[in-house]
Amino acid sequence: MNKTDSKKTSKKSVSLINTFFDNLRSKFKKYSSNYKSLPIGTKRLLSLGMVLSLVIFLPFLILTIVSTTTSFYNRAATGEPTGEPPATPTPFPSSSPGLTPKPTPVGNSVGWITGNVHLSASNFYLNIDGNNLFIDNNSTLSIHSDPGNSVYTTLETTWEENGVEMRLFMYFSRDPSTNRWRVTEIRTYNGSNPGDWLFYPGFEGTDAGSAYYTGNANYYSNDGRGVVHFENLTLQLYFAGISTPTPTPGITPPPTVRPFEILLKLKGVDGDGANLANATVKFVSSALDYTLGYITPPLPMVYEGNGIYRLPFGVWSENLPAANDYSIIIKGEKHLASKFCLATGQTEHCSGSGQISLPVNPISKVSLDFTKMPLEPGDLYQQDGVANGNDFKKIINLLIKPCSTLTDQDKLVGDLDYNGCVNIRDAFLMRQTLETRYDEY
Ligand SMILES: [Ca+2]
Ligand SMILES: [Ca+2]
Repeated sequence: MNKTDSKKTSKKSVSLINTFFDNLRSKFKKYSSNYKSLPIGTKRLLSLGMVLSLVIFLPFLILTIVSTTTSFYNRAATGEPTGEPPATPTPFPSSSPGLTPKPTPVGNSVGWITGNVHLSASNFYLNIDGNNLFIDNNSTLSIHSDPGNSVYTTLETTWEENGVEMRLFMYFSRDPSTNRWRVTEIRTYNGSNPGDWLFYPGFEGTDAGSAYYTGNANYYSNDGRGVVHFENLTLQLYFAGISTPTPTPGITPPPTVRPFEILLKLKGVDGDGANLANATVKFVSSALDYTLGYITPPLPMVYEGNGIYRLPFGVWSENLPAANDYSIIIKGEKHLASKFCLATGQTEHCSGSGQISLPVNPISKVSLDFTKMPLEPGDLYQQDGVANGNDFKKIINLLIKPCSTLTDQDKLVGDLDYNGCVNIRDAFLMRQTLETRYDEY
């Protein structure tokens, strides 16, 4: 196209635009002159009508938008289906005969600890329609209790199994005249996608605050499709406003779990981005083999607010004897291990034996506050116990990828501040840690 042609084209476009606006102007004039020619009464009525319709319908419109959003969040908070389809619906094995059923698990121990309920078992699984199901991916596990009141509480465990949401809920009631509690009902999801409930009868428990212990227990659903299986099941219940009894001196307490609650912060993470990120906890004491200690499986941390994460868990009391010289080492999924010698308030790294006490009474909750020394990111997946140039390279390799194309594994590797992207801030956090280098294991 030469200069003359382009001039012609632009002149043509200008004249087209002018014609369009001329048409618009003349139409507007026509309508406004029609409006002006109306009697004053009609004009007033029209204006009043417009104002009234705005006043009446605007709040309705706002209310509709707000209530839709609120109900979505409420449903999301209670775990009810939000109407959003799962991102990748996966068929469940029972309807896919091609998949191999899982073997019956052995030693799939669980410690589900909330403010109201401590449940532990040396083995746990669900069997529904002949398929064994159990929690084989701790990163999807969520444990929660309805704090309820002096006569009611719940234990609500949710996890993902073969890409399908699974739930096991237990409902508890306490008889105020005897202080004894019972399980009024157990429910599980049935493994379909979306899940539907199976119902199981409850059973008698014991005094609130005392440990209920049973060897192997099978609970069968009312329709016979499901079995909940526990081995060495221990349950302790704490109801709102009910004080717990102290154990009788000289009497060995029954097998139980020591309940723990650790508060943590992650360097570079201010919000809830790291919710359900994993950390392992290592206990070291003269009461254990000093070099080996006791290490938990990866445990999910729960966001509390103000950049603080809570790690609730239980450990069989026989694995952690009472002593006053424990030190505790926390290692996050992309962090260097940090050693803590004080139960609360530690601000700097420590060495030597610790001063953390685990009490003789194994059912007293051990609360530890490690928030004054945030965990440092740097030993990235797959971890080798050192933060070095190899970890830095992993981030550099991911810097070129736009957020939207990052896989879950990419984020596990390189998203140090848990904001969903791998960018210069993650590289900066990594650079800071490189001065520390080694795990404190
Ligand atoms: Ca490393
Ligand atoms: Ca990031």
